[in-house]
Amino acid sequence: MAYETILTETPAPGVGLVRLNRPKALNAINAQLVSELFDALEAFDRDETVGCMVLTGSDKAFAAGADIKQMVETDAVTLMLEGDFTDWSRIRRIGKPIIAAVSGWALGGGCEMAMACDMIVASETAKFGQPEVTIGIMPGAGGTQRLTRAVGKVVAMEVMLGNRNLTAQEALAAGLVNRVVPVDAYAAEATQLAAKIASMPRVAVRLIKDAVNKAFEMSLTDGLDYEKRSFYVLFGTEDKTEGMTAFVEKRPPEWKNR
Ligand code: CO8
Repeated sequence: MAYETILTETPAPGVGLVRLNRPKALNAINAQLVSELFDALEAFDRDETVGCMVLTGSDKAFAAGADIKQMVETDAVTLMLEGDFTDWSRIRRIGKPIIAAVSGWALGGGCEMAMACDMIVASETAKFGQPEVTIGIMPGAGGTQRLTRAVGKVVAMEVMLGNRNLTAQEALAAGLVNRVVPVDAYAAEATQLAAKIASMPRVAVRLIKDAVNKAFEMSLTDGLDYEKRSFYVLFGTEDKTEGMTAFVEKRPPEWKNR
């Protein structure tokens, strides 16, 4: 499929990579990019050769936010009816893990896009911010919720109300990112992590991702019950038998992903 705003590749076995590719606009997110991005992620989600995805931008910008030049013409009713900038619910239906590989600017919708992924590998130059207030709006794709859950209320308030960007090291200390590596290494690091996850049994990976995400939406009691049911489901898989048999026989497992 020919995309105009993104590039796709499979840089390692089991890894599907999507690169945001609007360099002149610092990967600003317009309606076409949203549509192409989710088409590509959903295609990798269906692809049996892919076990984990990486979402990245350029060294200079992961994404500098929603496209202000497009939004300046948009009114409330159009946004509501067309939902083009905010159709982020599609990302929640992706079953395979997604790792954001972030370098440079991750602002507004760009920061929200990284946070909607399951893990974040950052380069030393990464800057995370939600500057929407400076253009008279507010985060609209999860910033108030996901950033607050990740870094806590007072830091989130300062980022969103005071237009204070977090450096990569601050993001690491706050628990927003998994690790910080030099700018020439972040994409490879994310790909390596994705390849490792892709080598794990896929049904277990899918249920673990799902259960961890439920921790943000359920009470502890409901979450523990949910986890237990998923745990039981895995005892019905071929990979459970293979994984435990391989352990007992002291050999590497051969996953069927069934
Ligand atoms: N939208 C459109 N164009 C952009 C954007 C953007 N968000 N960011 C940068 N660009 C363009 C610039 O206009 C410029 O283009 P041109 O050369 O044609 O004028 C080009 O990218 C390079 O940008 P700069 O010259 O400004 O580069 P600098 O290195 O001087 O500055 C900054 C980099 C600090 C990142 C600066 O570009 C900036 O402040 N950008 C805007 C950041 C921002 O406010 N982001 C939040 C946008 S609102 C939002 O994301 C709401 C999300 C709502 C949910 C929907 C999700 C999709």
